[in-house]
Amino acid sequence: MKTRRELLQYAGAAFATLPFAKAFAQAKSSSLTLPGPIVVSTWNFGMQANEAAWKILGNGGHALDAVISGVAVPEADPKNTSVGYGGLPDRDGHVTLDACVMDENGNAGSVACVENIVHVAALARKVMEKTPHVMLVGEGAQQFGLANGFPKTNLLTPSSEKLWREWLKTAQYKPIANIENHDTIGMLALDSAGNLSGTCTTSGMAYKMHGRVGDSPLIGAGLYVDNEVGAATSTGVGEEVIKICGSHLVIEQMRAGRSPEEACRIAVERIVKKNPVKRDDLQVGFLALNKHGEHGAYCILKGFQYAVRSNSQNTLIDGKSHFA
Ligand code: SD4
Repeated sequence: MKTRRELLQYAGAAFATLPFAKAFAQAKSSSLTLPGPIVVSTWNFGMQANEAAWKILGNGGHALDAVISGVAVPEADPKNTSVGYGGLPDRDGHVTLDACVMDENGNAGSVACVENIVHVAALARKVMEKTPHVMLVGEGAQQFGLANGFPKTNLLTPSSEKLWREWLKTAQYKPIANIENHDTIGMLALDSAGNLSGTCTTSGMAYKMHGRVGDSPLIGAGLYVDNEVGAATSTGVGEEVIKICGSHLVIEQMRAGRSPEEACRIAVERIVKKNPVKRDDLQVGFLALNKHGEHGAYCILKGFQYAVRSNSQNTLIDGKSHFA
């Protein structure tokens, strides 16, 4: 019988020399504890969403089921004006939603510019599981959702409509990342089987041009999951994230050995290099979780927080920022 210390040394050696998948298989067969389960998500409303995800994850459930169930909370919350039902509309008064998912096998699904469907992360999962495609947009995505039993819902709540009508009085068309009104939810989970999944769901920039799609539904921009390495997601001005393939960049930095926070910092700095002057309207935050269950974040402007839930943590963490 090995002592605990011997087992830990053995695990350390295994991780140092083997690809992760093999190391996990060996750790499993030697009955070592795996790093999961853990779930992380963007912004302070991630706390509530994590709680819903934890009901699945904490009971040995699948990471993908957990993240879809977690983000369903802000998607259905009329008070959350940047995700799902109650999201602020585009400049023409349409609430259009974007979402994507990725699982541990590298499968991906995505929907963009969808109207009248609340749970677009679940819809993106349906695209992944039931179609030969990765992405459906607009009318086609809505039709697919309705045909698959998603209820038709008017997403524009009276209070969001009121805010839009107020905005119409000045109607500045410039998209602004409203860093005080929490944005987009990205959620990443590692389950007790050692598998990663993630999702990202949003109503996008308030008062955007009709048809505008941000980073959130784009695989590699708003989300990326690689089961050998980790998972990453983003929030903020989607245009800047798209231009650097943000979440994929974070994954590749982790693959090269960087910690989640370091990897997020490198992605943020790539954006800052193109936009060196501090601007109140340019916020981007990245959040990452690696295969060991380590997490970290980095953002351009102060104020980005993320929520963590595991067996030992249930907390909100301030992401480090480029500008103080
Ligand atoms: C977008 N990244 O549509 C999303 C929304 C967001 O701060 O996070 N805004 O660009």
